[in-house]
Amino acid sequence: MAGIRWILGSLILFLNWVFSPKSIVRNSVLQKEIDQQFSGFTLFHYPACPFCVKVRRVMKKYNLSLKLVDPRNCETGMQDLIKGGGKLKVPCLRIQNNNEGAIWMYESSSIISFLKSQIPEAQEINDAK
Ligand SMILES: N[C@@H](CCC(=O)N[C@@H](CS)C(=O)NCC(=O)O)C(=O)O
Repeated sequence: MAGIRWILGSLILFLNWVFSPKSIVRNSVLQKEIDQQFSGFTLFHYPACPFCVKVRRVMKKYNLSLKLVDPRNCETGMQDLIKGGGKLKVPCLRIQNNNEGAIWMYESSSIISFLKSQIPEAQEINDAK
């Protein structure tokens, strides 16, 4: 079972690498603003989890540099996720809001919708459809 999971995981990573989306390019001022806007965001993920790959592809496409934590490789990350989010499940997005604490968001499709709602270019692309 572990062998099959390893093969599938490697295949997912390989295909993701081959068909990696092109990143949008922003001018440096705008990119700095976006980096600042997302600086309080952390994505808890496993590298070869297909749901996490879906989220990371959106990050790549929209050039978003969120902090990534693999809870299997980081004991404090795992404790943070279980205590804060309530369960050891990935992907999970932690949105750190200094005034109100953190919001923990599970479900890849919810995370993707939320990320896109924060980026002007994603709305322009949706509007154009
Ligand atoms: N429907 C979820 C599925 C996420 C999921 O199944 N993640 C797996 C890793 S690939 C997991 O963390 N499983 C642990 C669990 O369900 O407790 C999504 O789209 O995010």
